[in-house]
Amino acid sequence: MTEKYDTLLKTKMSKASFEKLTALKNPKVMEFVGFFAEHCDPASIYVCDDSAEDTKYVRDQAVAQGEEEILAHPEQTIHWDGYGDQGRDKNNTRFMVAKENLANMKALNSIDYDKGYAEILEISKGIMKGKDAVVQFFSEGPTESPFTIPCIQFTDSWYVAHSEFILYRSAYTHFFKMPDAEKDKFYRFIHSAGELDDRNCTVHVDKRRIYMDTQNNIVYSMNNQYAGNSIGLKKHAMRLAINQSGKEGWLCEHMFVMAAIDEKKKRKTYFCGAYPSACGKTSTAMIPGEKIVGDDIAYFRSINGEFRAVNVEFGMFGIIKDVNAKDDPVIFENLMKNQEIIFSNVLIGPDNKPYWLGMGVEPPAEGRNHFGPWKKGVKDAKGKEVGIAHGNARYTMRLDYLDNIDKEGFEAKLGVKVEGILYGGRDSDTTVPVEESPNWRDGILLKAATLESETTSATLGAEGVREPSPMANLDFVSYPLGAYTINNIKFGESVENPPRIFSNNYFMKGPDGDFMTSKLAKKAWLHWAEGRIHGEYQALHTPTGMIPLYKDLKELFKTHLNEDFSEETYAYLFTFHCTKWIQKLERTKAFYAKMDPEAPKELFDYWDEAIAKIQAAKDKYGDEIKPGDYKG
Ligand code: SPV
Ligand code: MN
Repeated sequence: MTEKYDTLLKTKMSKASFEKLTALKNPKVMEFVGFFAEHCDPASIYVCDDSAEDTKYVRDQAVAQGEEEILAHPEQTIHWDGYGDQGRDKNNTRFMVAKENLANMKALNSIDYDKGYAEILEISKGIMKGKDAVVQFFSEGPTESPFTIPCIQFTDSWYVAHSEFILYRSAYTHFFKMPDAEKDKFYRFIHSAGELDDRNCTVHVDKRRIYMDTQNNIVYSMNNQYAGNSIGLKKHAMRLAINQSGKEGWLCEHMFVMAAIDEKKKRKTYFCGAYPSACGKTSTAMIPGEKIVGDDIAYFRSINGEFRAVNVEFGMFGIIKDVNAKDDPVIFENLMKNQEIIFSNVLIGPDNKPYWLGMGVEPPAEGRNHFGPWKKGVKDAKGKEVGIAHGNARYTMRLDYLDNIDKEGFEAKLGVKVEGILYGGRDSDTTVPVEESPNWRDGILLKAATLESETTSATLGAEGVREPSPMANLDFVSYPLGAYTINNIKFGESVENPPRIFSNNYFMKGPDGDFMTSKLAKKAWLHWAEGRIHGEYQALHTPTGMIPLYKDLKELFKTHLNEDFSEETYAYLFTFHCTKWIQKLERTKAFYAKMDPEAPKELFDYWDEAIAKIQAAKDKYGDEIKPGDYKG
């Protein structure tokens, strides 16, 4: 059985690659690689181990094959995704589900298993012809730890392979050491960029498909390059992990992991945070003076009864728009250095340097970008003016380049003990900048499940539409939303001291439509939360939780930001808006009912009670309740 593909593989691999593969003594690995070697039919296959030579080889190939170009700083490269391949393709990302389960998966974008499988095999047949493919082994989370999920990636995109070496921990050795009983437990990703045009971008984006099989932990991704579509370890693995965690009672969340640092009190307090795209997630994880562990995906497990988290990744695939010396000094400084960075979909000027939106630097009037040769004023086929760079242009970079990395948390095989969780949405008129939930369940149902935002350029389609975004995780929740929400509640309630849950909203607007605080105000909100965890501040009650006292915020703004925070601003920002909150909860209910007709009644009962409580408050105190007026 295991020898089935040996002859074929030997014709497509060097002796060294073949030996690396067979040394793993893993029939399932051989079957996976063999099957797709035959089916996708690449000209050659290179097998990577964890060596520096292989990491270098992959980068060199990305350049040699033309998917990346070297920039003025020779350690930096540029990769372009096709003009129509600039974000995650939600429409063509589908779960393959057995016929009998299709009905209760209908809220997810799903497709009948047999139909999906036949379609993806048809699309992928011979798709790698004439191309060189690569096989890599990775780990989600640290290797050889209770969090580890081993993964194998087979791709014909050296840009994808290069990105993954930056973004994840190489785990050939981990595979090598796997005990026999574990040998079939890993995720499999097969990817092809498909035919490439003269700019090395995918030609057949109409045939772009990302089909997921959560039963067998395999994802098929065809005819794309944008990392959110192509990189198995990122959002595909996340969907598989969410499904697995739902069955096993742990959590995979779309969250950063960071440490809030109180220098004076010598305290380090770990927070995780979920914010929909463009709602302040990375900037919170990167608040100056704090420490970052990860910026996108966390696993939570109960370890000896403690709520512990790891960053699943090793690097960051960050939005570059608005990264500038003033707002994001640490990242900006790193992007300016001659070190390994892949820029994607930015403008490359005549000086062979990258430029992007909100860079705070005068861009050149011409260059090359995701559109091709670019000049100011150039229009695309639809007559739309092409900006200097795409709004979802990105940088791919190791996290340990950052001075503010929390090495201890980043390396910890048992993860870090999480004490606070932040859920941050984007709204201009309803939720306060920071509010604490009295307990875990309230936090999940009032803060996490009710998150809302506006669409951004990170997904294809219209921008600027207000959307529900429970746990900021909706795109990746791979089993029914109601069950996922219950699993969130149960997991937190199963550990002894679950983290405190706080909501954030950095986007409240004043009467004149301007934001009320500076971008760095998030530091004050964070340190209020940090202090609360350590029993330091009193709080005022609202119908949905607890908010800061003015005097504490005044002091926090002074200490951390040297800013004067006025009592008027405080009163405006922390006013409770009854009707708007009731509307928000009604939207949440309607959304859950739409997304998951089977969602348990207890969720709706909870929201109805919350609405009744707010209604009673409205009757007693009026629609707008100033901080301190509400007495519970
Ligand atoms: C996100 O959109 O949440 C990202 C980028 O982190 S992507 O890889 O496209 O998912
Ligand atoms: Mn993300």
